[in-house]
Amino acid sequence: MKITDAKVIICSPGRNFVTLKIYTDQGIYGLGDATLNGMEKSVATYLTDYCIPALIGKDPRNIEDIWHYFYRGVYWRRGAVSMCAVSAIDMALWDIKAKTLNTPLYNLLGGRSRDKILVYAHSNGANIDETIENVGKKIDEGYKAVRVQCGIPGLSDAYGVAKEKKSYEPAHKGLPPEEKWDTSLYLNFIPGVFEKIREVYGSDVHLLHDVHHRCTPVEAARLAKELEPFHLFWIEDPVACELQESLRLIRQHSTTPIAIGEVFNTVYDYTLLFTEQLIDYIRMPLSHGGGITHLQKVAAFASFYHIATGFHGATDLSPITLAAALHFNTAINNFGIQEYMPHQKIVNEVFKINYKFENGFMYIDDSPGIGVDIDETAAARFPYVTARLPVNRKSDGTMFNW
Ligand code: KDG
Ligand code: MG
Repeated sequence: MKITDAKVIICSPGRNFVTLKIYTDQGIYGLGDATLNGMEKSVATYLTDYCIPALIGKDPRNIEDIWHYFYRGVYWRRGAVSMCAVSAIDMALWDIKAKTLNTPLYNLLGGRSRDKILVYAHSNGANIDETIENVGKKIDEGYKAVRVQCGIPGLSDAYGVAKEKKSYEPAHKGLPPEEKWDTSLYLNFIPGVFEKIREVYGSDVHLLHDVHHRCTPVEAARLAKELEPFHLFWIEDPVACELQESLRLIRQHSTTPIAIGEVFNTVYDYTLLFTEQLIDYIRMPLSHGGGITHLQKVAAFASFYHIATGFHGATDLSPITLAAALHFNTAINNFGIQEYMPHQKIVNEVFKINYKFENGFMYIDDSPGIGVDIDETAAARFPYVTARLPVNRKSDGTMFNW
């Protein structure tokens, strides 16, 4: 079997997606998601100019070797752009292999470990009353787990809060918008939000919260400790985690579970976090963390330390990543939860999906491969739109983490 061609499809049905399509001499093709929010064209160029010419002629069945060709074989390895490209290649190759064997992807990853995948919804509000009301709506829709973000009094911007009652999408057309941030206002306010939500909805619903890298280690330790009575499923990205050791401080002060890694892209971002058991959930998604081949190893490594998966699943990951993640989550033992932020309906004009949400869980069907297809004629109707993620400044103007 040989790879005969490959191409990159960029489209924007409501938001940008980059898709890699790999063709073989047996008429079977595979799809991989290469979307990196706000940096789409960098990955597309890397794939088109550097990776695709080297892919042609290779045997797509040799996934492990091809993975190492584009990781180990590349002198300037790692980093978000190149790992996103490696991930897309890897996903497309697994798609080809599973289609060739006429079986759903999860069968190649160990078969079924569960029937359904627990997911968490996003909920947010401009103020505490709106937030409480919106959490109730998600519970009514059947969700068993809800991520809660809330506007902060005195702050014009808070991470994860939709403006003008639209659904939350952080990327904006044109240059990056500048947001304003004040950690002490945030820290003083957020524990009270969770206290109120527990009062209103009781203790059964799983509650999650994304700090989005905005605390120092000692601030994060305070937050995790103050949230402890409300038994969160996790706090996410409490600190900007270039310094893995900073997690020790949070751990020493609190039993609130910690999820980290949506901006990570290799196992080397996790080694200390695993071996010292400093976190509870892995966020690194298949589309940024080296695809199925690498995440299998990362998840296996994590499993020895009782750490589970909780993959990133925002709308900037395409339906291909979501479907691949559902296969992966179906197969592995140490699955924890999957983020689920439904794509706008218009996305389904381009991507034909094979999963559904029902009563708090997601289900993937048994179509061969990853099971998602792309309609290229429809994709051509939605050309790329330049859109960038915001930057963030403290209220005195100092540049900060977004
Ligand atoms: O592109 C950035 C988003 O994917 C990110 O802000 C979403 O933090 C996020 C989450 O947890 O879904
Ligand atoms: Mg996040």
